[in-house]
Amino acid sequence: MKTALETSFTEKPFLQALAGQKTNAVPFWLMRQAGRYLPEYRAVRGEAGGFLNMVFDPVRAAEVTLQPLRRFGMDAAILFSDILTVPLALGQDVRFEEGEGPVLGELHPDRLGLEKFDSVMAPVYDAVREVRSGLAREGFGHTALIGFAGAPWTVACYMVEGRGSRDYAKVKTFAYDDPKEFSRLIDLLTTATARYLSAQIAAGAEAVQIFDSWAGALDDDQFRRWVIGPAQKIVGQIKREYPGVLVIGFPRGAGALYADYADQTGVDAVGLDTQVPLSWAAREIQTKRPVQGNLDPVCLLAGGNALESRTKKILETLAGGPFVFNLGHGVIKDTPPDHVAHLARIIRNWTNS
Ligand code: 1CP
Repeated sequence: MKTALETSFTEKPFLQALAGQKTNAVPFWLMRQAGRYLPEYRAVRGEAGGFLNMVFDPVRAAEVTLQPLRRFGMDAAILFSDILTVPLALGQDVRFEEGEGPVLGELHPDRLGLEKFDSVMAPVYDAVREVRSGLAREGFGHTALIGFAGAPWTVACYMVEGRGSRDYAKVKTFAYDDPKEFSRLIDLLTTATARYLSAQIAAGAEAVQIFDSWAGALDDDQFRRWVIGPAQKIVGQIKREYPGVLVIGFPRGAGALYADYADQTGVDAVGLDTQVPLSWAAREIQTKRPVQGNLDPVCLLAGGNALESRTKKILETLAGGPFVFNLGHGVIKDTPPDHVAHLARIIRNWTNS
């Protein structure tokens, strides 16, 4: 008899590709596939009366997680949540203002702690269970569920800056000036992130992705210390508890450091941002592990011939090896849903020769 894990691997092309197997059809999903470009998402958000009310309501979070699958049939769902639930659960004030993005309260490192972490996050784990039952109920038997968290460095960027930033001067200055104190913050985030991802897996997530969206802001020494080091620890902890669960790392903007990230962190697969050259990725990364990516979200926004030709180029270069099609960053909110449907058709019509 097959174990539960073997069953889900052979039935789910996304998991097969992440495990390094070549799949006949190319599995795909899109970062930020649930979101404001979908009218049905905007309706739920309006009813909920705020972003966090959706994230911490398991029924609404599961509903918006499933919405893109009903339209486009992706091979993976990604839990609807946000990377900034972690600072919230550690005790920092986090608000999401309409049209403004996240805004965090002042950081007091000595007031952060894990005491309330699991009780604040309980509805997120309920949402994972709710999505798994929704997938079964709605006949998405071949669709996998991805859990996620922000990487410590990227989450620290928001915690220190208080919001998105152009140059990350405040958080980088903290790291340069007082590496000891900064490493205390990163260590707390590393522990919290490993715990958070493990709990998502326990609730039913079948793979997890670590988003290091601002990895590209660091020089190579700082990158090794604040990006590679914490990722190694998080992956190690997850693998000790759940050896069969696959981890995708997405160190956006890592440039030439992508190779060291892929080799040294222990991640099973690497998410490529838009700027990673395809032939370089095929040669330097995909020969060792599966890759995921990397269509420019603006190319999806533009649609038409550009979308068609670039998508085919990505498939020609990377679909010969273990590969998951994705964007190089998240779906942009003005993207016409028709363009996403067009993209899904191109991928579905593609066959490896
Ligand atoms: O107003 C709205 O409806 C909120 C827009 C929104 C959405 C849809 C935010 C606020 N977060 C999310 C969901 C989200 N965030 C998901 C859900 C699942 C999916 O992909 O479908 C995920 C995986 C994230 C992860 C996330 N949040 C990242 C990492 C990925 C990335 O985009 O680089 C980051 C950096 C955030 C912070 C954040 N949350 C929201 C916004 C607008 C931002 C970015 C702020 C900035 O530009 O700095």
